[in-house]
Amino acid sequence: HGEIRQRHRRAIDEATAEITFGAWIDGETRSASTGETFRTTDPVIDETIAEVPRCTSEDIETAVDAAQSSFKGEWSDLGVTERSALLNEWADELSAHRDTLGLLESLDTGKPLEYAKEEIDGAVAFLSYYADIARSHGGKQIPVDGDSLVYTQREPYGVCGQITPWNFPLYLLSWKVGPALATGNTVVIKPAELTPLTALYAAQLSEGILPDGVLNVVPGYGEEAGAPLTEHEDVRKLAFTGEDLTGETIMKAAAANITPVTLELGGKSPMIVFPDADVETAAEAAADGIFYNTGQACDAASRILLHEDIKEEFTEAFLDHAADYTVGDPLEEGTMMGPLAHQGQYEKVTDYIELGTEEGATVLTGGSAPDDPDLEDGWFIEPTIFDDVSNDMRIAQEEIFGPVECLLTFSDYDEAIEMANDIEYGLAGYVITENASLAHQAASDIEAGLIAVNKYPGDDLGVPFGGYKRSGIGRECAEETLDHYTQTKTVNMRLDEPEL
Ligand code: TXE
Repeated sequence: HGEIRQRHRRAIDEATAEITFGAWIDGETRSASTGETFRTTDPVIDETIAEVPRCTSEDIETAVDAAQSSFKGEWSDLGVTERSALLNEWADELSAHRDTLGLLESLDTGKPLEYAKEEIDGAVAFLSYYADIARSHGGKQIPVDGDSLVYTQREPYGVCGQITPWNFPLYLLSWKVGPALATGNTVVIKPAELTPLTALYAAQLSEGILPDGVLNVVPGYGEEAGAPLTEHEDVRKLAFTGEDLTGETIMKAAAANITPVTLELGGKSPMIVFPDADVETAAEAAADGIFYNTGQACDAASRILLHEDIKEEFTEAFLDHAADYTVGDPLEEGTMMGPLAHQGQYEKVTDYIELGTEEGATVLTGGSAPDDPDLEDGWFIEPTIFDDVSNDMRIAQEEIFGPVECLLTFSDYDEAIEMANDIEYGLAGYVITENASLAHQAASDIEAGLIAVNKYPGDDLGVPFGGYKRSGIGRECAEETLDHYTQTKTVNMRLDEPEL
């Protein structure tokens, strides 16, 4: 018990010793204009990691001005080759500081250290990917009747406002900052108030690489710093990842300035396990699909639809995987699941567990904090599986965002698809079967932006990620993302007869 606390205090000292966590505006570290700060805490021991500037609209104003000046000046004057090289150089710098970034991420979110480091690698890979592909992203020539030459060119919007959540802080930052900068925009980003540290440190690591004002990171609360960013008339493009209701608010703010938005919102993604499925494949994908990152993933497979013939065998294998999903100190090797990222999320998840029981579902395993005195100061919750869930229950319809699985049963294909689609979200769908034709049929029938067959997850470099229905607008991670960060200019030119 005391040992974990000591280990975390040492790690906090080690990770933060050399860093002043300021806002990063116009190429320098700054305090909030009000001088106020807020705390970010370690969810394992519930102690402060660092104090961070509590920025407000005044700081957003300064950051947007800086981003606007660099867009109109130095950044746009650079050619695509140089921009791409600088972005790659910044990515290399992040990679060189992988250990510190990984440790900060693990402390701030509660995710296992090894996974946090892998996410830093992922963020680096995404930045490089965009730096590379943006070099060949352009317009096209369009055939028309008559003597005209018509072509399009893709131009950056200008200042992009970006708002990120706390579940994959630096990784999701790279999904947004990468395509924005690679295509010649400049950025003001507001990281989640719960986990701002890696964004702030990553921005400092751009010093001497990215020209001043190209990348600005302004920490603060949603309403105080996020809202003014979304309402700013000089912000020409918005991108957001978070809750669907916040997405609605942001879309409304964007509407006032006719600003284009991409939104990556929540999900309640189904995993359909057909009767011919390989049970081990299914159980492993299901466990990763709901316990990875303590279930705090927008593409979590949070409803498992089981064919009645495979239900018993699957449930047994899945319970084994749940039991093997080691819950513990994220800094300890071998830990697969840390605590929930903060107290509010812990309360949300435990409320849903209570609700599930009230609604008549049965807890097969978990349902409470682990019985381990070493973990009692953190926001830990055991892997939890509900059986006897029907699709109209709130636990089956709403995003819990925790390690809580719902098992549902079907008896024929149409019933499975109907249940899969009877939901307001449409981020991902998972299909487990050995029958390729059935997999393709189900992939085509499920209403979701991403289908993964016999695996979890389905995201990767270059693979479009985004939702149908209330799960969002637009696609990240892929080539088409560059279209979201550029606007089309058409050039239509009369060609005269040569008079020579
Ligand atoms: O989300 P918010 P929260 C879901 C998940 C979770 C729930 C609540 O179910 O339990 O959302 O999480 C900023 N204008 N997801 O409260 O509020 C905020 O400061 C501008 C799914 O953290 O959406 C933060 O930076 N910005 C999701 C960001 O929005 C505002 C990941 C996300 O916070 C704002 C996270 C406003 N008015 C949560 N209000 C996913 N898709 O993966 C808040 N923010």
